[in-house]
Amino acid sequence: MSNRLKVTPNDLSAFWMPFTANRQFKQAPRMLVSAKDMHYTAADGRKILDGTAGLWCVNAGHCRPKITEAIQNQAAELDYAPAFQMGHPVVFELANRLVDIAPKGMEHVFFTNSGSESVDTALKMAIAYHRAKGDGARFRLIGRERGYHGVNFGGISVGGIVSNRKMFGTLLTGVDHLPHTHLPGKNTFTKGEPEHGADLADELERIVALHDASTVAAVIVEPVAGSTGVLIPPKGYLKRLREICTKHGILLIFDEVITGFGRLGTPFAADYFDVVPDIITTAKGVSNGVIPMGAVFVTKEVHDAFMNGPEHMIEFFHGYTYSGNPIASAAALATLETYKEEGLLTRGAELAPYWEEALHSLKGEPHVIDIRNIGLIGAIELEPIAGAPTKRAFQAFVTAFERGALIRTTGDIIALSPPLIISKGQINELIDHVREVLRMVD
Ligand code: PXG
Repeated sequence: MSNRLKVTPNDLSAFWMPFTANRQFKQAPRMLVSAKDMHYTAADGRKILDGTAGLWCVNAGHCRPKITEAIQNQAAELDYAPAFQMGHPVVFELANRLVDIAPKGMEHVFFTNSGSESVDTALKMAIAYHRAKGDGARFRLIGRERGYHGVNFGGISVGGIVSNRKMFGTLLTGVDHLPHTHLPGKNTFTKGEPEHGADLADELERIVALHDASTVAAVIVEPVAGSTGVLIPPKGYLKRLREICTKHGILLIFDEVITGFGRLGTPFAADYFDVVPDIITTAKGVSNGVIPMGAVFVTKEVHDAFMNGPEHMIEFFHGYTYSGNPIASAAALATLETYKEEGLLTRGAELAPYWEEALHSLKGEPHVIDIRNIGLIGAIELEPIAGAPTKRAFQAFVTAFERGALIRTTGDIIALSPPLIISKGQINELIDHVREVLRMVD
């Protein structure tokens, strides 16, 4: 295409980069200029194998023709339509197609533009749901230590990553936290779901007893905690959480921003663990990360609680200018078609045993103190350098990039989550990169 935008920035100062060591980055920038399927191309022309699906979002791989074309066509046909009190056909179609693949019981979809917005939407829905049912005393929200639910105030309040919370004041009141489920020593080098720790769900009973069930609106957890470094729920843990929530009339929210759309080898984590929550938050994979979009799934029960007032009244005073934006909706529809045509929502299940073996072959390499995996997610935890936490993993990340592989690090943990189109050969290649990198770093 002749009018393709080509930029070669030589002044990097204006852009304040998110979740980045800005000064360090700008001294030695890592720039990506194009992408195709499993690879990025760096500014110097090197091909980089994508071991992280961008940021856990490009599940169908990069620059897929159907998605690109849908975006181009939609942009030329209907660029924007007001999201409030107006509609356009694409978003209604998309909602139906999403409900088709959602776990049984999820019957309605509310659109947002990101995972953070999906989370705050879900938290507001939960509190408003109880109030709509005449139970306005249920306002408390329960998250979990080490949880990541995006960066908006609701999300960081229920979240449990200290560095994401400590700078930002009082946050939401009426929030409590479950303990995280990481039990090093007991579950080290577990393949798949760990044996120990289901009883940690019983901590919910203690928290509920402390505040009284009549004040608790919802519990929110990531079925598999991603950002904190991949913590896989112990066997039976999520079922137990579901039971306790049901017993006390508390809504259970699964934050599936990472696990949604095939990451575990099932369409959603709710399918994988056979646990149906009341609300599911998603983003990322819903539009293959190509155009910002989030989607919050709710049960009929949650939705219908809002539908009792006068019909001319707005039922839920919430929404975004870009909720269900036509171009994002078209991108998401094409994404779902691509997933369907290539069986990507379940492909992870076929690859998972191979992935697991490849990943665990890193046991015994330098610095490795734990390896965890589920579906097409993997984590390699490194021994931190004494007095300099995160440094070793960051060095691994930079070295991998220089060698031609994109990996993600959080703390001293390497997290891997490749596009779901990855081949066995590319799994070997990715793991070999990591092996070499582990042998190279201090
Ligand atoms: N919930 C969960 C479970 C997430 O993983 C969000 C909410 C927020 O989504 P947005 O679209 O607002 O960023 C996320 C995002 C990483 C990484 O490398 C993870 C996320 C984002 C960026 C990096 O672990 N998860």
